[in-house]
Amino acid sequence: MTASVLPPDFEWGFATAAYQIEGAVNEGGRGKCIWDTFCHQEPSRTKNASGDIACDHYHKFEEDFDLLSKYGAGAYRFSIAWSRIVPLGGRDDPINEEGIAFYNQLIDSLLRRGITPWVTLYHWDLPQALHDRYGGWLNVDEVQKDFERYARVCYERFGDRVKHWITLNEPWIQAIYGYATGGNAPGRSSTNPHCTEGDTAREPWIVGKALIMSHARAVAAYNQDFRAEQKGVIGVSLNGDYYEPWDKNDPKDAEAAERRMQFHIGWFANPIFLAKDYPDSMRKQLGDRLPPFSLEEFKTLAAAQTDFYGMNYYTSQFAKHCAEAAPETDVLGNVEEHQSNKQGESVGEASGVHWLRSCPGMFRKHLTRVHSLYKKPIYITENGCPCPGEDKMTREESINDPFRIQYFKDHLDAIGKSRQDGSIINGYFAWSLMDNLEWSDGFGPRFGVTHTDYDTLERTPKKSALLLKDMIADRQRPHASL
Ligand code: GBH
Repeated sequence: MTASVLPPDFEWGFATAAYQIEGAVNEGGRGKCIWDTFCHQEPSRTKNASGDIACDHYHKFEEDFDLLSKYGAGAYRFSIAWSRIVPLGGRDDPINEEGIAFYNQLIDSLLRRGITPWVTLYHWDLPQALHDRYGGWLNVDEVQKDFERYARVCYERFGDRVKHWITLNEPWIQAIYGYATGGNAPGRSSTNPHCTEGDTAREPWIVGKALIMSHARAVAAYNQDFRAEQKGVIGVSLNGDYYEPWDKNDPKDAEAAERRMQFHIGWFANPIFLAKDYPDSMRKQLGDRLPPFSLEEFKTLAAAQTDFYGMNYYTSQFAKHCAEAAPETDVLGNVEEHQSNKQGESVGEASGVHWLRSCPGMFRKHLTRVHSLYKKPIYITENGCPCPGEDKMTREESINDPFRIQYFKDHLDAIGKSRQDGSIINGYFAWSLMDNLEWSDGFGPRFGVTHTDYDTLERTPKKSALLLKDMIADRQRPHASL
């Protein structure tokens, strides 16, 4: 099928995040981040795991980049730890030259190998000092200034070589898991019995605004002072599943599915990509708990032209409307989420984590919907899965990963089909280069294309790592028979 062929310049590679792989938390002048604190709470909120050592990528990055070369990656997405660059986080706080030197080494090593660096500025690791100083993401006015300064330092120091920037990874997860359910750092919630502080009805929406304005200011700064000379591009990575109605004959479920996606994606994409207010459905349900944008802020949003939509996609679900009005603590848009529909049909094949089923058909619909709504080139900045039972497997078992291979194939196929629908999709990053700290799930779920032995820190390529190149190369060749 010629139409699902990927262009020769289709960007592809693997993704990681600083706290999940680096370790060396007390080295190189690094300041603490909110995950250092969260991982050491008692009783443990992260299955007794922490990023103290993680994959020790801080010391092993050359070995990891050897793997990237071996796998044929053209690009690599990683995140910079804010607290390695500015240990105390703030705009008047000192810059840590050792941290700058560390990321310079990473960037230069990638470039020597012919691998394009894609840099995420924020993957959930807020400097702890900012949380302590003024409440971190809860302080909309302060945090956006500090994030802008941090972003500027990164452009100044790395922007001669880094041409692809992602401001934030999954602001939805930061706001909801950090401040509504309390499952992620800084672990605030008024509904979770493990949490002593928080206000689920209000805090996530304040944090959302802080994240949106921080993104906008970082983009505006790039546009004003760096773009002309550095000629890079800048985007944001949003998560969000695709939803179909639980009962396809019930218009209320169809509305619920759309509303659920607005709460997931429109919350951020409306202001960021359309310089528009939050979705109507959110305003309607949340009222003035959703902090408004001032005229001045709308101007900042409009000035912050964002080049691409980074999409983190793993799975899809069915949405069922709720009969009652939403409680104040609802964050989903007053829907029930299901993995089977009314007929009992499953949304997709089960993976190695309960929340992830393989749904490539809905991925195609998702891509096409997102492209038609926000009209930006899409890069898949994360996609991947653990194989069923992989958390209990030996290394020898885990490196034979047919489920992951099929998942990649099916999702690449969906990309081809959505391109056929007219979507512009220019790249794909598999999550993840290696098994790593899966946040509150600790070292259980293995999303890597490389097996990590957490005792010896030995890396072993899984079959999927070596086959991904062929899967993409095959799609880049028009089929002779057609
Ligand atoms: C991404 O988050 C992250 O960007 C990445 O760092 C992470 O390693 C990767 O995905 C794999 O998870 O157990 O029912 O509470 C994806 C968002 C957040 C989706 C946690 C699943 C758990 C649902 N994920 N969530 S549940």
